[in-house]
Amino acid sequence: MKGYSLAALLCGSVILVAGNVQATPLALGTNITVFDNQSAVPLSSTTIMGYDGVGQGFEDQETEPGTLRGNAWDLEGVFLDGNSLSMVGEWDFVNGSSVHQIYSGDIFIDVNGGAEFDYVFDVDWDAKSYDIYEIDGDTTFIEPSYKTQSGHVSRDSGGAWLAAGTFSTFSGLSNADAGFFGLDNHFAVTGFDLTSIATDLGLSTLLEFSFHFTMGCGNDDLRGQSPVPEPATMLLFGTGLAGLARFRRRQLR
Ligand SMILES: [Ca+2]
Ligand SMILES: [Ca+2]
Ligand SMILES: [Ca+2]
Ligand SMILES: [Ca+2]
Repeated sequence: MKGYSLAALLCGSVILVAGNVQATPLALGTNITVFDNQSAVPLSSTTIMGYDGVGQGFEDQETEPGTLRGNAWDLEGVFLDGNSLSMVGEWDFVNGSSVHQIYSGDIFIDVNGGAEFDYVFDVDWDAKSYDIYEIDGDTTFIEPSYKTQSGHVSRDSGGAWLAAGTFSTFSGLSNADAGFFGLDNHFAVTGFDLTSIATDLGLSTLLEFSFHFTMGCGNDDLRGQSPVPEPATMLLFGTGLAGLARFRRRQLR
Protein backbone atom coordinates (compact mmCIF):
# COMPACT_ATOMS: atom_id res chain seq x y z
CA MET A 1 0.00 0.00 0.00
CA LYS A 2 2.80 2.41 0.88
CA GLY A 3 4.69 1.51 -2.30
CA TYR A 4 1.62 2.23 -4.37
CA SER A 5 1.17 5.60 -2.66
CA LEU A 6 4.79 6.60 -3.32
CA ALA A 7 4.43 5.74 -7.02
CA ALA A 8 1.21 7.74 -7.23
CA LEU A 9 2.80 10.78 -5.56
CA LEU A 10 5.86 10.69 -7.82
CA CYS A 11 3.72 10.27 -10.94
CA GLY A 12 1.67 13.28 -9.92
CA SER A 13 4.84 15.32 -9.61
CA VAL A 14 6.11 14.13 -12.99
CA ILE A 15 2.90 15.25 -14.68
CA LEU A 16 3.16 18.65 -13.00
CA VAL A 17 6.74 19.22 -14.19
CA ALA A 18 5.97 17.97 -17.70
CA GLY A 19 3.12 20.45 -17.88
CA ASN A 20 5.61 23.28 -17.34
CA VAL A 21 7.72 22.33 -20.34
CA GLN A 22 6.85 24.81 -23.06
CA ALA A 23 6.87 23.82 -26.70
CA THR A 24 5.44 25.71 -29.64
CA PRO A 25 2.96 24.07 -31.98
CA LEU A 26 5.97 23.86 -34.32
CA ALA A 27 7.45 21.31 -31.87
CA LEU A 28 10.83 23.05 -31.76
CA GLY A 29 11.60 21.60 -28.33
CA THR A 30 11.93 23.28 -24.94
CA ASN A 31 11.66 27.04 -24.65
CA ILE A 32 15.01 28.00 -23.02
CA THR A 33 14.52 31.79 -23.25
CA VAL A 34 15.70 33.85 -20.26
CA PHE A 35 15.39 37.55 -19.39
CA ASP A 36 17.81 39.69 -21.40
CA ASN A 37 18.54 42.03 -18.45
CA GLN A 38 17.26 45.05 -20.37
CA SER A 39 13.99 46.49 -19.13
CA ALA A 40 12.11 49.78 -19.08
CA VAL A 41 8.72 51.10 -18.08
CA PRO A 42 6.82 51.95 -21.25
CA LEU A 43 6.44 55.71 -21.76
CA SER A 44 3.26 55.24 -23.76
CA SER A 45 1.26 52.62 -25.58
CA THR A 46 2.53 53.83 -28.94
CA THR A 47 5.38 52.29 -30.89
CA ILE A 48 8.03 54.70 -29.58
CA MET A 49 9.66 52.87 -26.69
CA GLY A 50 10.57 49.28 -26.09
CA TYR A 51 9.61 47.54 -22.87
CA ASP A 52 9.32 44.16 -21.22
CA GLY A 53 6.86 41.77 -22.75
CA VAL A 54 5.09 38.63 -21.67
CA GLY A 55 5.82 34.93 -21.59
CA GLN A 56 9.08 33.14 -20.90
CA GLY A 57 11.93 35.62 -20.31
CA PHE A 58 9.39 38.45 -20.86
CA GLU A 59 10.47 38.29 -24.50
CA ASP A 60 7.16 38.08 -26.40
CA GLN A 61 5.92 41.55 -27.50
CA GLU A 62 9.17 43.09 -26.20
CA THR A 63 12.02 45.08 -27.66
CA GLU A 64 14.77 46.88 -25.74
CA PRO A 65 14.36 50.20 -23.91
CA GLY A 66 14.34 53.18 -26.26
CA THR A 67 13.89 51.12 -29.42
CA LEU A 68 11.21 50.66 -32.04
CA ARG A 69 8.59 48.46 -30.41
CA GLY A 70 6.90 47.23 -33.60
CA ASN A 71 6.16 43.55 -34.00
CA ALA A 72 8.58 43.38 -36.93
CA TRP A 73 11.47 43.83 -34.45
CA ASP A 74 10.23 41.30 -31.89
CA LEU A 75 12.35 38.22 -31.17
CA GLU A 76 10.06 35.76 -29.35
CA GLY A 77 12.09 32.85 -28.06
CA VAL A 78 14.91 30.34 -28.41
CA PHE A 79 14.27 26.59 -28.26
CA LEU A 80 16.37 23.50 -27.66
CA ASP A 81 15.61 19.99 -28.93
CA GLY A 82 18.46 17.60 -28.15
CA ASN A 83 21.48 19.35 -29.69
CA SER A 84 19.40 21.49 -32.06
CA LEU A 85 18.67 25.18 -31.50
CA SER A 86 15.76 27.12 -33.04
CA MET A 87 14.48 30.70 -32.84
CA VAL A 88 11.02 32.19 -33.32
CA GLY A 89 10.30 35.86 -33.97
CA GLU A 90 8.11 38.26 -35.85
CA TRP A 91 11.50 39.54 -36.95
CA ASP A 92 12.29 38.17 -40.43
CA PHE A 93 15.52 36.32 -39.65
CA VAL A 94 16.43 35.62 -43.28
CA ASN A 95 15.53 38.94 -44.94
CA GLY A 96 15.90 41.35 -42.02
CA SER A 97 14.49 44.85 -42.50
CA SER A 98 15.30 46.02 -46.03
CA VAL A 99 13.53 49.33 -45.28
CA HIS A 100 15.95 50.12 -42.45
CA GLN A 101 18.90 48.19 -43.94
CA ILE A 102 19.16 46.16 -40.73
CA TYR A 103 19.88 42.45 -40.85
CA SER A 104 20.24 39.43 -38.55
CA GLY A 105 23.45 38.88 -36.63
CA ASP A 106 25.18 35.63 -35.68
CA ILE A 107 24.39 33.16 -32.89
CA PHE A 108 26.76 33.23 -29.89
CA ILE A 109 27.27 30.39 -27.42
CA ASP A 110 28.99 30.52 -24.00
CA VAL A 111 30.00 27.24 -22.37
CA ASN A 112 31.91 28.33 -19.25
CA GLY A 113 30.19 31.44 -17.92
CA GLY A 114 33.18 33.63 -18.79
CA ALA A 115 33.16 37.24 -19.87
CA GLU A 116 33.40 36.39 -23.56
CA PHE A 117 31.41 33.96 -25.66
CA ASP A 118 33.22 30.77 -26.64
CA TYR A 119 31.67 29.77 -29.97
CA VAL A 120 29.76 31.49 -32.75
CA PHE A 121 27.48 30.24 -35.51
CA ASP A 122 28.60 32.61 -38.29
CA VAL A 123 25.38 32.55 -40.28
CA ASP A 124 24.86 33.13 -44.00
CA TRP A 125 21.14 33.96 -43.78
CA ASP A 126 20.63 33.99 -47.56
CA ALA A 127 22.28 30.61 -48.11
CA LYS A 128 20.63 29.14 -44.98
CA SER A 129 24.00 27.81 -43.86
CA TYR A 130 26.53 28.52 -41.13
CA ASP A 131 30.11 27.99 -40.07
CA ILE A 132 30.89 27.42 -36.40
CA TYR A 133 34.04 29.08 -35.05
CA GLU A 134 35.69 28.73 -31.67
CA ILE A 135 36.25 32.27 -30.44
CA ASP A 136 39.85 33.13 -29.54
CA GLY A 137 41.98 36.20 -28.87
CA ASP A 138 42.11 37.05 -32.58
CA THR A 139 38.35 37.06 -33.06
CA THR A 140 36.80 40.45 -33.82
CA PHE A 141 33.14 41.35 -33.64
CA ILE A 142 30.59 43.78 -35.06
CA GLU A 143 28.67 45.61 -32.34
CA PRO A 144 25.12 47.03 -32.58
CA SER A 145 24.80 50.30 -34.48
CA TYR A 146 22.25 51.65 -32.00
CA LYS A 147 21.49 49.60 -28.89
CA THR A 148 25.01 48.66 -27.79
CA GLN A 149 23.73 47.01 -24.58
CA SER A 150 22.41 44.19 -26.76
CA GLY A 151 25.93 42.76 -27.20
CA HIS A 152 27.74 41.36 -30.24
CA VAL A 153 25.84 41.36 -33.50
CA SER A 154 28.20 39.12 -35.41
CA ARG A 155 31.68 37.69 -35.84
CA ASP A 156 33.78 39.93 -38.07
CA SER A 157 36.99 37.90 -38.40
CA GLY A 158 39.28 35.43 -36.66
CA GLY A 159 38.63 32.38 -34.55
CA ALA A 160 39.19 28.68 -35.22
CA TRP A 161 36.84 27.09 -37.77
CA LEU A 162 35.10 24.07 -36.31
CA ALA A 163 32.25 22.88 -38.53
CA ALA A 164 29.65 23.85 -41.12
CA GLY A 165 25.94 23.18 -41.32
CA THR A 166 22.58 24.22 -42.70
CA PHE A 167 19.27 25.28 -41.17
CA SER A 168 15.59 25.35 -42.16
CA THR A 169 13.14 28.25 -42.13
CA PHE A 170 9.43 28.86 -41.62
CA SER A 171 7.54 32.04 -42.50
CA GLY A 172 4.01 33.43 -42.34
CA LEU A 173 3.23 31.56 -39.13
CA SER A 174 0.01 32.49 -37.34
CA ASN A 175 0.12 33.44 -33.68
CA ALA A 176 -1.35 30.03 -32.86
CA ASP A 177 1.19 28.14 -34.97
CA ALA A 178 4.10 30.13 -33.59
CA GLY A 179 2.84 30.06 -30.00
CA PHE A 180 3.39 33.83 -29.56
CA PHE A 181 1.44 37.10 -29.83
CA GLY A 182 1.78 39.37 -32.84
CA LEU A 183 0.37 40.03 -36.29
CA ASP A 184 0.07 36.40 -37.46
CA ASN A 185 3.30 36.78 -39.41
CA HIS A 186 5.97 34.92 -37.43
CA PHE A 187 9.22 33.41 -38.65
CA ALA A 188 11.20 30.47 -37.33
CA VAL A 189 14.70 29.20 -38.04
CA THR A 190 15.63 25.71 -36.88
CA GLY A 191 18.55 23.29 -36.99
CA PHE A 192 21.53 25.09 -35.45
CA ASP A 193 23.40 21.98 -34.34
CA LEU A 194 25.46 22.09 -31.14
CA THR A 195 26.90 18.60 -31.67
CA SER A 196 30.29 19.72 -33.03
CA ILE A 197 30.69 22.12 -30.09
CA ALA A 198 29.90 19.29 -27.68
CA THR A 199 32.38 17.04 -29.48
CA ASP A 200 35.02 19.78 -29.30
CA LEU A 201 34.54 19.73 -25.52
CA GLY A 202 34.62 15.92 -25.33
CA LEU A 203 30.86 15.63 -24.72
CA SER A 204 28.03 13.89 -26.56
CA THR A 205 25.50 16.55 -25.56
CA LEU A 206 26.15 20.16 -24.62
CA LEU A 207 24.45 20.27 -21.21
CA GLU A 208 25.44 23.72 -20.00
CA PHE A 209 25.54 26.76 -22.24
CA SER A 210 24.04 30.18 -22.77
CA PHE A 211 22.79 31.70 -26.03
CA HIS A 212 22.70 35.20 -27.53
CA PHE A 213 21.29 36.69 -30.73
CA THR A 214 20.47 40.22 -31.91
CA MET A 215 20.10 42.18 -35.16
CA GLY A 216 22.35 44.90 -36.59
CA CYS A 217 20.88 47.76 -34.55
CA GLY A 218 20.42 45.71 -31.35
CA ASN A 219 16.70 46.57 -31.14
CA ASP A 220 15.91 43.23 -29.55
CA ASP A 221 18.29 41.05 -27.54
CA LEU A 222 17.40 37.34 -27.30
CA ARG A 223 19.03 35.28 -24.55
CA GLY A 224 18.80 31.57 -23.71
CA GLN A 225 20.11 29.26 -21.01
CA SER A 226 20.41 25.49 -21.14
CA PRO A 227 17.95 23.69 -18.88
CA VAL A 228 19.44 22.31 -15.64
CA PRO A 229 18.07 18.78 -15.24
CA GLU A 230 19.60 17.77 -11.90
CA PRO A 231 18.03 20.41 -9.58
CA ALA A 232 14.68 19.92 -11.31
CA THR A 233 14.94 16.19 -10.72
CA MET A 234 15.93 16.75 -7.09
CA LEU A 235 13.03 19.16 -6.62
CA LEU A 236 10.73 16.60 -8.16
CA PHE A 237 12.09 13.88 -5.88
CA GLY A 238 11.87 16.20 -2.85
CA THR A 239 8.29 17.09 -3.69
CA GLY A 240 7.43 13.42 -3.89
CA LEU A 241 9.09 12.64 -0.55
CA ALA A 242 7.45 15.63 1.14
CA GLY A 243 4.11 14.42 -0.12
CA LEU A 244 4.87 10.93 1.17
CA ALA A 245 5.85 12.33 4.57
CA ARG A 246 2.54 14.19 4.80
CA PHE A 247 0.72 11.05 3.75
CA ARG A 248 2.48 9.04 6.46
CA ARG A 249 1.71 11.68 9.12
CA ARG A 250 -1.94 11.53 8.19
CA GLN A 251 -1.88 7.74 8.47
CA LEU A 252 -0.30 7.89 11.93
CA ARG A 253 -3.07 10.03 13.35
CA1 LIG B 1 14.26 43.50 -22.47
CA1 LIG C 1 5.46 38.75 -30.24
CA1 LIG D 1 11.27 40.27 -27.98
CA1 LIG E 1 14.73 41.20 -25.79
